[in-house]
Amino acid sequence: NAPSPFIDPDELRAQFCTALSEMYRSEVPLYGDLVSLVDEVNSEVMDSSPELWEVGDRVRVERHGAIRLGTSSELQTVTRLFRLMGMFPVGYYDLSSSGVPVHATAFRPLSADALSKHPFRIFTSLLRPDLIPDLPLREEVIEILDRREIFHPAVLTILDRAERQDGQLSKEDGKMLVEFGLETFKWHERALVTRETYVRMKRFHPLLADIAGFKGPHINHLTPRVLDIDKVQEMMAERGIPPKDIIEGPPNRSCPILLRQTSFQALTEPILFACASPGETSPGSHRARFGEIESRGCALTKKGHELYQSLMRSAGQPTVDNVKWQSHLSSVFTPSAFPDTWSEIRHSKLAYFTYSLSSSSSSSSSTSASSSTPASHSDETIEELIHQGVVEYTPIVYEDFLPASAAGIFQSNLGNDEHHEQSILSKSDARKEAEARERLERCVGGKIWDYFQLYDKIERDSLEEVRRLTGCKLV
Ligand code: OOG
Ligand code: NI
Repeated sequence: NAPSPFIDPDELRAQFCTALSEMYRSEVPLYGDLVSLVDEVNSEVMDSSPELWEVGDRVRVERHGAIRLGTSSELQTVTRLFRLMGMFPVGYYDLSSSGVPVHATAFRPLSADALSKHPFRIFTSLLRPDLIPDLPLREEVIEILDRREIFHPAVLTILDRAERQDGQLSKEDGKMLVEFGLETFKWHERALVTRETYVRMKRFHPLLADIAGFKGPHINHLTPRVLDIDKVQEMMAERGIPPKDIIEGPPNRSCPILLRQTSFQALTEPILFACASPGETSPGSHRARFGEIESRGCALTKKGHELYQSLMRSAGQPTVDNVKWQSHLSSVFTPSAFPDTWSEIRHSKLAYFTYSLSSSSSSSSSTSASSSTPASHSDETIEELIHQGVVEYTPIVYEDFLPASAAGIFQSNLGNDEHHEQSILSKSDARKEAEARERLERCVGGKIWDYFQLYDKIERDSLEEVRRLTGCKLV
């Protein structure tokens, strides 16, 4: 029974997330301030409401990050890198409809077990050069991106080696992968392009300058999970961390749903442009990196998502005053419009849940005669066992993103005050969109996981387990 010489992907993901967080904290001190504030508020909430369903060990380490890639080949390699860390592409996010020239997926763990160990995720966007209408600019961007190499050679060597070993990675290689993998996501003060090129790219869209203007896909934000986002939004300003105007997503509720997010505005950072004569630089500035926080509620079924979206549509466009916007949202998301008890939410099939033997019934089972053996409940349905308190249910946390919120986050951090050539973006037709999705799918190995199916599987597996333990009927 010798200890495994290989590193566990869940462990590697945890190490990578910690290293990335440390790097970003040193690069963007305001992110460190935000994390301290979040830790304070989370500790208070956990102390005062230990019964909160969404509180668990994972909350302390929970993060998501975001990167923006330039080419298919970059995305292919990133897919291989994240796979070794137990992160797989889930969900397709088309941002072109919101005037942002990228599409995206999120790399994250798939199973309930891996998620509970460390739920790190990376929202990964890929530039769509086909949406740049200015053909000479498009060609130039493609050429610039094809010339850059965003990975340290050691990363490529380790990826090859691991794949020859069926994805197994020695502890030594794991350590190097974290160290050299980080290089890809660090900040480069020196731009890859001249001021003139940068300005032309930015005129089409600031995101283009951020993606193609630099040596690599610097991590642009890292987001801790907070248990009281309304409180942190208020406290940010007091702590000198200027917040974005409004909190994206649904309002505060007794039964939180999906995802609520807010951020601090992107920093204006000094950079150095390349010049015509090699070695010379010229000073400038760039806005891209920011900090974000989020609070996660339960995962909704398709039916629940549709209801959420229709209520958001009827709420209309956000005002700039967050307090007013939140109270307006609450007046739209009334308990009769969207139920606000877990029991009603479950009965209306709006969200996903896991089922288990309740702690009282499983602790008594070893001693009492009425222990839950497969035969003991074979005449009963699961609903009856829930009613008797033998079985309990817990909402499943939403692990994914919301396209409309993502678009809001992109825009609020790219200088939405400026005019961009967005008209072309809305002209793309359905066939073009389907082709774009297929292109992205091919880059990530042929399959993008459907998050509804993943939640559904977690729910069904838990039901099967309850049936195995009690013998109850599932209908
Ligand atoms: C990604 C924006 C999406 C979120 O939390 O919705 C995102 C980006 O700005 O690159 O991270
Ligand atoms: Ni984000």
